[in-house]
Amino acid sequence: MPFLTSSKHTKLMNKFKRYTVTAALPYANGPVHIGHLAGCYLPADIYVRYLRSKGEDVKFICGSDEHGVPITIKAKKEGITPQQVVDKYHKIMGDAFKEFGISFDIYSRTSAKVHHETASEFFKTLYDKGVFKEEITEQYFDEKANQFLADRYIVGTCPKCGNDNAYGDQCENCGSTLNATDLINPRSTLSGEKPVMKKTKNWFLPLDTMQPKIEAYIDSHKDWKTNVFGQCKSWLNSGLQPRAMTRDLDWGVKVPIEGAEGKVLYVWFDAPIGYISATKELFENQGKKQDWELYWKDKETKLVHFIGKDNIVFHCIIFPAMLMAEGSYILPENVPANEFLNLEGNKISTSRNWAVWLHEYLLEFNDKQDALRYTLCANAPETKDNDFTWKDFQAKNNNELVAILGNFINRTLVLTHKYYNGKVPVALEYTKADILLLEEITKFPSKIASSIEQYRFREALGELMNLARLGNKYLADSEPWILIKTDEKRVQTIMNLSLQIVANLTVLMEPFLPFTSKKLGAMININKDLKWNDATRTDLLLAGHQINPSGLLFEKIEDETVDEQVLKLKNSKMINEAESSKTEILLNDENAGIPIINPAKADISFDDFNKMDIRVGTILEAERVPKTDKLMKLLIDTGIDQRIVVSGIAAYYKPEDIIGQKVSILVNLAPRKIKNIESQGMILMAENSNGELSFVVPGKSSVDNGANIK
Ligand code: B3M
Ligand code: ZN
Repeated sequence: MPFLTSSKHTKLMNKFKRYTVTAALPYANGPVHIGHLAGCYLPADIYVRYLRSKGEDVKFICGSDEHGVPITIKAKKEGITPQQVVDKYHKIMGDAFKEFGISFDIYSRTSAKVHHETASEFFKTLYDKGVFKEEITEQYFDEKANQFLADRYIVGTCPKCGNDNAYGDQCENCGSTLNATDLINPRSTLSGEKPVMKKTKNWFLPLDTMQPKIEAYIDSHKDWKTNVFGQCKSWLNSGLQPRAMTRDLDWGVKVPIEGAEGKVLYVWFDAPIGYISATKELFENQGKKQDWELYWKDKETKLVHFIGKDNIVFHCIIFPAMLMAEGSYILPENVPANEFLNLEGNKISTSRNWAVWLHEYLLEFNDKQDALRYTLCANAPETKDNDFTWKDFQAKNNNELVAILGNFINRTLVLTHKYYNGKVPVALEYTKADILLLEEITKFPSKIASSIEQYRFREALGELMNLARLGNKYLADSEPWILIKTDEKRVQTIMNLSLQIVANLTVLMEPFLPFTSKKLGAMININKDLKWNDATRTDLLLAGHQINPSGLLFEKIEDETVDEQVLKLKNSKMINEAESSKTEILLNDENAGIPIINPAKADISFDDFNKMDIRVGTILEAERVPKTDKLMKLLIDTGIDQRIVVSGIAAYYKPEDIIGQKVSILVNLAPRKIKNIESQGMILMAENSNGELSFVVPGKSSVDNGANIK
């Protein structure tokens, strides 16, 4: 029986006894999109699944960040309370992560009681130790809204790069952390007005006096990713400034000291403590209340924070400074931050709906979690910003998952069923090439491990695919389907060896493609929990072992499917363009975003409804009707004929953007003259309470013109 173990299996991780791995707490002000996934949740999940497979003791911690100005702004926009906002998105995000296989040990939230207590206590400890500088400073105040303006309540020109829309805490263009008072030409996002200065007392973390300690800490981590280390050095070089850890706001963790009424903790003070509170909650749930401390205070614990690049300063400088000041905690050992993922050439934006939303993907691509996990990992913005396109998603799925990985496994399993009724044949005699192949195979676990341990997940995934490529090449070179007629014995060895590769792939793919790994494990009938190092062996499937009926692991994704997604994006782009002209007004409108739903109209009979002849059509030509603001003259292919329709959509769409757009058209509306043009029908539009119009279109782009809508 062949039993080879890799001779030089690298042991990189002997220093630590256990791991605390965190992924940035997403703000509960919107759902999760692919940018979030590629930025930190997917790499963190791959890392953690790998550690578990190695048999390491690891806790994977996350939760919703439910404080901060983004939440209150969203609440105002939607006309609901901040608590309602966070309840809604906490659930959407938690469910979506779970369904996507992000395997948190706990997904908690910062509105939890344990968090308020932990954050308060932490602040109190620093306060009692005299860490904070208490200072009365002048802060911006919006007289109209009667509120101090911090963080995202204020925008202005970035003093570092000139970006006109920098926030009061950070410029998203150049990544600088700012204080609201640094902004040039500041304006309130509540009223749009120029704020005034007003005195207030706040508590500052003296990062300036802490700089030498922080610098020594950063310098002891030259192993960090260059983008992370570089950013830290550049902040240190420009000199750290004291930073207020309290805010004059009412949504958040109350400042737990006297004389601080009406103030809450700065969200970037409380949010990272959220990692600690979530760990407490996890162990409390398990009835081992005290054990959380091991994961935060024991020197043999490795603390790793996965984040996106806009969070680097908070995790590498401010949070470690807080932990140092407290004194009893370990510090982050690594902070692998990714750059940004763009979408079809543009920056992903929640407010402009330029995103692929995870919960929508999960609905529309049933059971295809691994196709997205694969694409996002293969394209991960590890060293520079990267672009996600639907065409590339399709290509990665069809040309790599289906054509390489799926193909190798499928051929192996189908032939095993065909020649041996699904029983693993015995390996009889190895050729020289077989022995070389066996040696190659055993190297993969350490190769992939080494990439993962250096946070190079793209490279790791590439190696996994190389193992499948090796298998494909072996089958293609040895041609068992031809040999079966002349050398049946040789085929037994070939198939045995191919099956071993399949088994090893099952183990090694688990961190990247957990759903496929599970399916495949069931197909080859391995029910014991195989660990990473088992894949250094080449005898996981013993001769005579019965495998189960097999099926395809991956499905091809058709053009039509990705075309629909591109169309969906095109639609939100058109709405955005029309919207951008209205943003100024919306900012000033206290009631902006509160939906007003019209009451239902009186009942009608089915016959009444049936009188309407509504069809699917396509816009062939479009032009504005001169001297009007709203009207557009459209030429529509209705499937029955081509006809002119005048429609009041000119405020929302540009003519050149809607050529080719599918529409729903009422074709038997009696012709009417509008501005001297005969309009022969009516395009159906959905109208929001703010008057915004959008096309009512069929769910599939393949629906033909002339199709009846009923
Ligand atoms: N919620 C920022 C963000 O989602 C913030 C991360 C907190 S991690 C402690 O980008
Ligand atoms: Zn800037």
